[in-house]
Amino acid sequence: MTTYIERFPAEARVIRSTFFTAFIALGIGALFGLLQVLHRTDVHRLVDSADYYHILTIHGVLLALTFTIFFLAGVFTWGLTTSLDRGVVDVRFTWAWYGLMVGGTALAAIPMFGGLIDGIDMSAGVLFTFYAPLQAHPLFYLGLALFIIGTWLAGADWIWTYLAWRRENPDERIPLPTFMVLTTTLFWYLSSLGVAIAVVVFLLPWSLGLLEQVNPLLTRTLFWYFGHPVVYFWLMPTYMLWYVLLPKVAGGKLFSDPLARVVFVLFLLLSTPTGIHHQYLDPGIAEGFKFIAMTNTMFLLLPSLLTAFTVVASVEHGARQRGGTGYLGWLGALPWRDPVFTGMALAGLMFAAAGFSGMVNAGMNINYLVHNTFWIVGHFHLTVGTAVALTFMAVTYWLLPQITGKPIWSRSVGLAQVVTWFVGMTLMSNAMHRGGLSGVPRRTAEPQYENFDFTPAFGTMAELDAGVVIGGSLLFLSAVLFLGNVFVSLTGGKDLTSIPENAYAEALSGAEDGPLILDNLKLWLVIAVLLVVLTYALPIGAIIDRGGLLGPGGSPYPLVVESGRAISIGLGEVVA
Ligand code: HAS
Ligand code: CU
Repeated sequence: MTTYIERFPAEARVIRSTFFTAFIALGIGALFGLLQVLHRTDVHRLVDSADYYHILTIHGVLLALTFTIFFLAGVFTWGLTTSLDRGVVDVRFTWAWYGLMVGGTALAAIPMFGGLIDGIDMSAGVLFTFYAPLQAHPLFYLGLALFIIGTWLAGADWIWTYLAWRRENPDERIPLPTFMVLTTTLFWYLSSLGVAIAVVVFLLPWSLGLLEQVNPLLTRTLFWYFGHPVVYFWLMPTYMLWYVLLPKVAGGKLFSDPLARVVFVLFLLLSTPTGIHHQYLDPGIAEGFKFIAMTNTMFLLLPSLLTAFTVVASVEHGARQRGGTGYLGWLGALPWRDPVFTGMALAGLMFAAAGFSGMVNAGMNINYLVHNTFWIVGHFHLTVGTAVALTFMAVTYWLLPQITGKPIWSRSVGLAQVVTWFVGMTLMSNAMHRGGLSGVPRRTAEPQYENFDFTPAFGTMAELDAGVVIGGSLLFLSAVLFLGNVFVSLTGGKDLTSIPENAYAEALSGAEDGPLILDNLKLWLVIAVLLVVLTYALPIGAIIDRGGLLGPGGSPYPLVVESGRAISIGLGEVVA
């Protein structure tokens, strides 16, 4: 029996640091989330409405970018080294990328918090999507750039370690968790290039006054080119945990290793050429290009549907190993008292609902109903806010002992914590979805309608507000329980004997059952790049052509060709 810390003490130290950084972000982010629900529902206003956007920016950046990415960097390092049974090539390099990510975060945080303090003349109230025309202090963009470079080096570290392993094991199949880390890293490189260009070439020089103006549609498009794949950067480590750890804690085996590989290859191919589904309502991108993005998005549902099948089949296998029987009776045989299992299972369950709201978002015509409404906020609190965040918290109860040698202080508090998150999110996201359908906007400090004749289509405004504020408060309570449990566990002593062996689930159908071509990552990368070029070359070309590289150039509206004449529809003028 070996725990992770015994086998890889040096790597365990880095993973601890990535986790602790993530937890600090989680604590501040959760507090700011509480402020928001209290403010929006008018229950208690601690800050001025003018400061709402600074709070919202800090909440979004710290939770969606900092908490998730620091935690996943630790999870990937764990998965890679565990499955290769080998340490990283040079742990100093591992510390270097961690340091760069921390440095970048700290720089970006200065103007983000500065905006809240009177007398400090810098701010970054640009929300977590930070595209023009909103402008932040240059430190924000500089910090972002360093953070992204840090993640690139992390990817390089994982690839470097894999290549070293490959030299020692020339004929072996890539172990599944490593396969997942590598495919994710490849699409992360491909997609984050877009946001790097937006930040370094346009936004940073613009904030420094070196550029007088930028083309807002171009920076928006470059942002969403990255902004969709980034959601899978958060989701892939979650999927990795559902594939390799959830079956294990359920007492079973992974249903199919080759199917899991197919899923990750599909994510490598399709994550990036879909970003325009965030821009269905942007003027300036022709409908045809939006239609292509929608088609790609619908294909992209497939790997998640395959995941739902594989993961549930694996969990069912576990339940039957534990004596479960019947069509649904096996559900009762699962280890529901284990916070690791229950947290991950509830996260998966919510993701099934999130998948449906995602499908609604992805349909071009229905998107017009929900875009920029509270519905979207409901959607992403189910996805990143539950599927990802709840899985990360649940797995902490398994991983923290592995990387510290200290058992969890209270597993019952852990169980209460994951259930509280689930209940809180059910209340909050339900109200958000219903509010959105009724037209309640997102990103506003003042969604009160006393002076309007406004009755939500679903329930009353008071009911919706109650869902949001009660749900949001439960979420905050859950975060406090989580962080408290972690903190008290850390103050306890080491006890390696009570910690299970560091291992992950075996597969019922192993890698040897899948064709070798699945492991040909170069081939998949080339196809992924081709798909990106096919999807993005024309719309980006058209945006630059019409709006100018540094905009605003000609007409920002899409052109349609009618009886041989090009008409700019927005202005209704005949331009040729
Ligand atoms: Fe999304 C907007 C479409 C998934 C995050 N999304 C957002 C935004 C965020 C976000 C943050 O097409 C807002 C951005 C902003 O600020 O403007 N999204 C989709 C689609 C999917 C999807 C089609 N989104 C995610 C994930 C996210 C995320 C994952 C974060 C992690 N989303 C959109 C669109 C928009 C959008 C449009 C723009 C909307 C607008 O107008 O602005 C799909 O990937 C979803 C596929 C999922 C499924 C579910 C599979 C079910 C599984 C459960 C397995 C069960 C288990 C339980 C494990 C098909 C895998 C087992 C337990 C037992 C007990 C048995
Ligand atoms: Cu998306």
